[in-house]
Amino acid sequence: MSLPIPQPPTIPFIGNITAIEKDVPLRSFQLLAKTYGEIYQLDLLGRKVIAVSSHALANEVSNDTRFHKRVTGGLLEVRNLTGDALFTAQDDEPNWGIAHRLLMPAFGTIAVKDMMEEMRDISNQLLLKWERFGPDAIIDPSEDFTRVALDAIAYCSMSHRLNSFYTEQQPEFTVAMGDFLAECGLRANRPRVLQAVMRGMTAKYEADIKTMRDLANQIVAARKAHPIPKHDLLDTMLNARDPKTGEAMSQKSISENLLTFLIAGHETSSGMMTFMVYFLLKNPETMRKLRAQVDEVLGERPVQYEDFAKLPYLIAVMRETLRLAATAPLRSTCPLEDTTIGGGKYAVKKGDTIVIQAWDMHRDPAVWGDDAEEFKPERMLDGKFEALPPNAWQPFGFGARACIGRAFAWQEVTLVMASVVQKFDLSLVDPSYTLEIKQTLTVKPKGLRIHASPRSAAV
Ligand code: MNH
Repeated sequence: MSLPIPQPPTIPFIGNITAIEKDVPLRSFQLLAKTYGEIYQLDLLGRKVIAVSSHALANEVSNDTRFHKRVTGGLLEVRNLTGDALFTAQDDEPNWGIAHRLLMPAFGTIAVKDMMEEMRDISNQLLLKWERFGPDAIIDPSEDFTRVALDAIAYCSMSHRLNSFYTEQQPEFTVAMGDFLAECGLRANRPRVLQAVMRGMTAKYEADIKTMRDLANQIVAARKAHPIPKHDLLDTMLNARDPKTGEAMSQKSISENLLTFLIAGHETSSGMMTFMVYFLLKNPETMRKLRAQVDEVLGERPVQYEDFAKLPYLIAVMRETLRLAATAPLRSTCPLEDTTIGGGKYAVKKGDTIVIQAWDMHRDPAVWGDDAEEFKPERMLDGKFEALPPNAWQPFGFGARACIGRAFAWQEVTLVMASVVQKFDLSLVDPSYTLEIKQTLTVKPKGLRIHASPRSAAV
């Protein structure tokens, strides 16, 4: 006999929608898990959602033979821009397979290693900016890391310079994308009748989609008109054929995947770097140890690919950052057949949406102990990290639908953060700042402001 899955009291027609706050939905999911435990169920405007937050349950549903990715909620709205491209394809859509087979090797560690100097070009723009602005400037790290991440993915994947560092405001494209993603999250939890009357919002949403599509189409058209002798991701998409079906990617699919890289490739990485700065500033002893290792390995020379393996403490800090701040904090899966989870305790049906709360699973005391809430990179050092239970650390998702940009993000963050720590003394503008979160599709620190003071010896 299975147990009923706990559910908060519902309101007719709207179910549990009032249990999810608009500003930071993640906060509501966390609160619900605290109240109802490792599994609970919601009715979101007629949409049944089961949420799991313990490692045991998350691990059980991380199994490609019994469950597969479900595109729902905010992600379903993102399809208005990216259709069946990699990130937003439902699991059975054939274009996912074509793009996946073509692009997996192009995003592999070896291919990404070849992007090192292009990444450095972008990273240097950040370093130069902070150097030239000097110690008194008030820096919004989230904005500058967004510039780095977006420019890096655009430059490395399609040889297109967004030049975000050369504009006072964020470029039009960046603003359109930010507004679009925030609105996708809101639309997902907005009753249809309400959506229908919000004409102004809809017009702005459609204008943002057009701004982004125009840029993608323009980049593709420019490349076709002026081919360059370079094997970047855009070249792969234009010219390679799927080894399985022999098919080429369609025009539409190429453009939607380009936009997917830009979306999936910048918010998560920039959020990660911003959280990392926050954790380092709140944990001076960690910063001291990290600085010592960076100085010892690099001295005053620029970091090289070969150095990454000599910076295990930096890697541990990155892993611990993504544990406590999984910038993609929720993902959805769904059972392939009616089944039970939790050792027969809970019945779930074929097609049900199961939300995995990576944010909370990463704090499960059963895995991380009583100090789970504390930032301790030591627990992520090589050896300990490999000995973690399966799927205990899952910031990049799971299985066939896991993050394709992981190697890219890892190299980018290692390069940028090693250089930042090497070159600057960072400090909080407001030493009493405590973490607040801004959520769109992903999460990042809100209102964090820092000073970056060039270290005289290293600059
Ligand atoms: Mn990324 C999928 C997290 C960087 C492109 N990414 C995912 C998923 C998570 C994730 C979680 C799975 C989502 C789901 O199950 O619904 N991604 C991250 C994090 C970082 C990141 C935490 C950085 C830190 N991602 C990047 C970068 C790119 C990228 C950089 C660059 C192109 N991610 C993707 C794509 C997918 C994805 C594309 C979809 C893969 C698929 O479904 O085939």
